[in-house]
Amino acid sequence: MSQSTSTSFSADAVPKAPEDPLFGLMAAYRKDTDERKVDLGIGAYRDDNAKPWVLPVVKKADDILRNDPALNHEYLPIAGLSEFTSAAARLILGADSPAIAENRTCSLQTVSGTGAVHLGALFLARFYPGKPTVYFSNPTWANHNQIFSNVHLPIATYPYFSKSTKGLDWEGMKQAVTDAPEHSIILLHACAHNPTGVDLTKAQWKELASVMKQNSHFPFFDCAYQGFASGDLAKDAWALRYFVEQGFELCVAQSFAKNFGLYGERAGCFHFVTGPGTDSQNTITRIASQLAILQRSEISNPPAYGARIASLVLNDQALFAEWEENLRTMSGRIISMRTALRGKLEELKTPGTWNHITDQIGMFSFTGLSEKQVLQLRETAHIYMTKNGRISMAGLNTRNVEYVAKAIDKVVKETSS
Ligand code: PLA
Repeated sequence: MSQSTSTSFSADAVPKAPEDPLFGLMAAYRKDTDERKVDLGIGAYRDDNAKPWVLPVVKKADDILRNDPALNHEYLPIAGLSEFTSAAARLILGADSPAIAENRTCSLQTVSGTGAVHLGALFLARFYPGKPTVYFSNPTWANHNQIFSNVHLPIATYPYFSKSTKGLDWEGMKQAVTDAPEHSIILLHACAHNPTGVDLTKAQWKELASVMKQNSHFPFFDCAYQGFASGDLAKDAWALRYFVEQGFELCVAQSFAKNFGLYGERAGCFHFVTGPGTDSQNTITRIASQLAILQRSEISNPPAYGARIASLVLNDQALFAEWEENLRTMSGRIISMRTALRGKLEELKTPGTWNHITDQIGMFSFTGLSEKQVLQLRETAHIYMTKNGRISMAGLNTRNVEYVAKAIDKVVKETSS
């Protein structure tokens, strides 16, 4: 039978794209009817019953919002809710940041962290003279590649993870950043690196800042896990604040998905910090005006609900303190699962070393499991993780950690013998 077609979009023009690996994994997990199934895929916090956790402080803020007779559904301004964006800037830069005091920052509310990375990428693609290359860690969050490619910025990588030590390839990273052409954009994970769980030490951050200064590189911080790495908001923002103190011009993509558990509400913020100088206020005014135009054409104005919740908490001392407590609950449970998983694997004498599980921090652990082992775990034990061997630590709990350790042990023993 001859095929008739009435489309301008042939398969040559629009080839079928593969499913997003992470959201595909989530869908496969949902379909799996085996009661032993374990979701270690997407980086979303789960409680000890493997259930999504609405932070108690978020519930409180939600009640306040719902009962506010003045609440309406009008558009937010283009740059978003100002009490949210200013509190978000204080949270990440520090309330006593010289950049805030000198009025050389601007902040726009975005569609969560992804929207913030995108807005920054779009701005740099449009306005950074010379279209520099963006350098990502190898590996990085997979979406970085897509977002920066979409705006046609050239992309490259710097070494980051050492397969042999399962830690940082510091010499490789430093060399690549030194060798990158001047004025390159260096994308950095502010804390709790995704997917490796490996962060720089303070001494390494300082050395990196010095190399980047010498080469006039532009730091682009992606901060999706503030409060998740250590449970301490200031500690997790230390590196970024150090760069600001050193007088860098830089930008930050800030997500509230994980630290507030507001995943689907898409609360985030993009901050641009220009360097100190007599003209810095004029500079930031110009930059903010162009960012507003980009924002208007992309999303017009950001979604209100999540930002309202976060804003209530960030701007109220008592709620803020409660939020910090909630953060410690999440990071504490994750840390205890690291200890438990490592302990069980060592108990089982699983071939290899497992200290990296407790050395790594944040939402993820980069286990070192091969793609073959990952697929086998999924097929035989219904344990879901990304193909690169990343596990979301929050998917583990006191009920399933032994099951997962035994399954990993079995797969590693079978494939290494
Ligand atoms: N930046 C990094 C480094 C991230 O890991 C993520 C989310 C984001 C930004 C964006 O988050 P947001 O848009 O939801 O604020 N990474 C997740 C989910 C948790 C994802 O891939 O979208 C992950 O599992 O890697």
